[in-house]
Amino acid sequence: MDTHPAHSISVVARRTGLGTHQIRAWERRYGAVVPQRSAGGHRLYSEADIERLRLLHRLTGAGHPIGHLARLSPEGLGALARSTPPDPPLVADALVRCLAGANRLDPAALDLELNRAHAELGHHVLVDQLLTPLLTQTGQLWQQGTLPMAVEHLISAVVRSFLGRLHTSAAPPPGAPLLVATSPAGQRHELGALLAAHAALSAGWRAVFLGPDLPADEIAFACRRSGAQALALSLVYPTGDTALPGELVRLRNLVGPRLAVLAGGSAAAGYQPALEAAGCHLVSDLAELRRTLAQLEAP
Ligand code: B12
Repeated sequence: MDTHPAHSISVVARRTGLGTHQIRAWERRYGAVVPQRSAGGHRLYSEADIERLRLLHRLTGAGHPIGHLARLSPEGLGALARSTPPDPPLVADALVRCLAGANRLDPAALDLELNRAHAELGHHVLVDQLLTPLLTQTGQLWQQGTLPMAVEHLISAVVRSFLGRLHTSAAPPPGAPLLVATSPAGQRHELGALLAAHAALSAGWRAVFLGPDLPADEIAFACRRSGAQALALSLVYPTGDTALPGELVRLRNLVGPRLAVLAGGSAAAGYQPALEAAGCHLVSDLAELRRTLAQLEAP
């Protein structure tokens, strides 16, 4: 985790959902997070400090006393967070607030809700239980004609830039395995691949997200150049693309037999024979993707 002191207390408040008063009080009373100081004496926080404050926020919300939490090491705090399930109403409320912000065409409100939810829920739950339903419900509501296309576009744009920031601030261990996420040529929907990249990040992998609609030779180049152990392909539309089976075989020939190619998305099951022929695995959802990544890591 990045320990470079770079962020003011107001940035930290926005990103953790905590008040500046509370952050200072936890520092003064418990030494929960003691930031460095700028030449002018202002508090400066690192990404590691922000992550710690996020976890402290979530765990105090779940009833753990701050006096106890403040004494835990980063590893101890992380272990406690993993064993403390989030409150389901918390997730449902966050989803309602996100949709309300988007319906008011207020990108700042939606971004604030996503930051808060990240602080309270952690990366894994944020991706699976908030962003996945938010994006899929958005698509469905737009399709039913109950959500204007402008609101759907706003949600996609805010989520994309929020996840971009989260990606650059996530700091998996340097030796962690790496997943490339994209969609093959002709498949222009990108959010499934973006969520797959974040599912990998939240499982402790490094991830490279390449956007959608990439030809096989470009995907293979990226996998080789980045030294990827796995490739996630998102298949959403079209469903019966006659060019895709050949593209998958070409991809397999270019990347060699060892790279794990994991395909998901609403159209993926329809391509099962082509996926099998190219030695790719079908994964049903993000949870199965994480399980598969954990198996790949096992000695
Ligand atoms: C936004 C959108 C677009 C945008 C995409 C923008 C972008 N940069 O991604 C644009 C404008 C490009 C677009 C284009 C088209 N779209 Co469109 N689009 C949508 C919409 C509204 C939302 C899609 C979305 O992002 N959903 C959110 C994501 C998170 O959901 P998802 O992709 O399904 O991913 C989930 C799972 O599938 C899975 N998953 C996905 N990938 C992967 C990968 C792995 C490894 C794993 C484990 C899991 C996984 O995880 C995600 C979370 O559960 C949907 C409506 C809907 N109901 O979905 C239509 C929809 C998908 N589009 C559709 C169509 C028809 C088109 C166009 C043909 C429209 C046109 N006439 O031009 C083109 C086709 C483009 C192409 N060739 O691919 C149809 C598809 C119908 C079908 N399946 O048969 C839909 C369903 C709308 C509809 N009913 O008309 N679209």
